[in-house]
Amino acid sequence: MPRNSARTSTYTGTHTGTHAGARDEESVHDRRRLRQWLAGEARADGVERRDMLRLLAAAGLATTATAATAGFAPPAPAAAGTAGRTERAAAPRDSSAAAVPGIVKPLPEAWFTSRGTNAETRFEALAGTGHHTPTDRFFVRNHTATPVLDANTWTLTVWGDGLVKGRTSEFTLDDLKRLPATTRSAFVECAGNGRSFFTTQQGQTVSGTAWTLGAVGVARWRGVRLAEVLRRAGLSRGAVDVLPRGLDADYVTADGTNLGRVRRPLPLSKALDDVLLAYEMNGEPLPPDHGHPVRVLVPSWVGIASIKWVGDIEVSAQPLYSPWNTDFYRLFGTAYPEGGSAPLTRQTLKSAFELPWNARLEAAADHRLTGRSWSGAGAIARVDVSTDGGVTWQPARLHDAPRRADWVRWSADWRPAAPGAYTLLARATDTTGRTQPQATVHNTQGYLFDAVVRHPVQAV
Ligand SMILES: Nc1nc2c(c(=O)[nH]1)N[C@H]1C(S)=C(S)[C@@H](COP(=O)(O)O)O[C@H]1N2
Ligand SMILES: [Mo]
Repeated sequence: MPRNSARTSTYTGTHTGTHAGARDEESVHDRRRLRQWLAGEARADGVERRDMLRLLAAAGLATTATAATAGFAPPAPAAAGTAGRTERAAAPRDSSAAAVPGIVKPLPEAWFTSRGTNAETRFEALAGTGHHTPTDRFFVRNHTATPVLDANTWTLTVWGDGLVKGRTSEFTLDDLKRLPATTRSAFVECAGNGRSFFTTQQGQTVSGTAWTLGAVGVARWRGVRLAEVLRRAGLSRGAVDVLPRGLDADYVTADGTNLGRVRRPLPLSKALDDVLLAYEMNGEPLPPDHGHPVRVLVPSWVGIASIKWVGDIEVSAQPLYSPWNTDFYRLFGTAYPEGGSAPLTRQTLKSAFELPWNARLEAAADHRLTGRSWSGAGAIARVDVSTDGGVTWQPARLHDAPRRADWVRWSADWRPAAPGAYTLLARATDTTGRTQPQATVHNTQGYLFDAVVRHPVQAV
């Protein structure tokens, strides 16, 4: 496939012309944010000034030394809800479990691969499970460690100059549960899911956790719409950005820089659309590792938007920056503007087989290959499977009604004619017409891998 067609399938944001509406919206929003920062009207807490200048240059916004050197002091510490934090998670006791410091739930080797402070779901562990990822097999992505919070003393503080008269509201968990509840199915997927294939399939260097395809899970989430909570907190006409922040520890980078609590601004338009404050996952209270007692759930968007252990939400009349929409979660690289793309929003398109890497399958026997496909842009329209490295393709049968922000299970039958090595491929197409390309355009942090993954198996 020509490089160009792969390129148009990635989320570049700041380029114009070829992108879906929502992405352009964030790109426009981002340019407005940047212009306002330049004019001294936007806040960038914990973001270096040189990073802001780089973003401005990337967006093609003129930077005069005087305007850009004005400098803005970070505001006084927020009235963050600190109640309820207790101790760090203990190490897993079970010796058959992957050792991941900071994760509370058991991580049996059969279900998880440990990656630093994170645990990746093995896709083969989903074979025969239902539509939703069982909570005990759901991947965990922690910047630091799971805080074990007490739901009885937890409160959510909603504050900021985007609220009527700058008024601050506090909600207990019971307060949230008294508001109208919404239940929906949605995936949470790390922006870096599939990152290792930039290296193993494309020979490229990228930074970050070397996930295969298991940094994704689908759950049934129940909670209250963020819009409902913001309305009760008293949104003012001037509100533009919403910044949820986690109660986990400050994130300190490898080089020792303290970036503060995990937090990432959302444009108000998304916050009012389909975002939930979720307190249940698959019919149970959220477990500690997934945000107990309450997490933000931002359907279709990169996982970092879905802040766990939310303690406060700033509603701002000024555009906001955090390291998680400046240095991180933009696309950097030779195919992108010098300061990176617009902040990432929607997830991309992927497929995975529910098989181990190098699975051994009996030759000259009938097999039903199963897997899942998902897209952040729309529902899955079709999936094609190849068992000969991409020479021939057959349509897979879809076993779920296609829905936005969700995956479909699929299957395809295969009888390996003879023993030997085979490469399985699954290629999804979503309702916006996007199909997984053969290669993903490189970005230095390895986000949004969407190319067809070549899955090796052995017929024996
Ligand atoms: N407070 C907080 N929220 C967070 C994170 C975190 O480290 N701290 N990690 C984010 C990232 S990068 C991802 S991919 C998802 C992972 O959600 P999960 O651990 O429930 O699978 O949570 C997001 N929310
Ligand atoms: Mo992530």
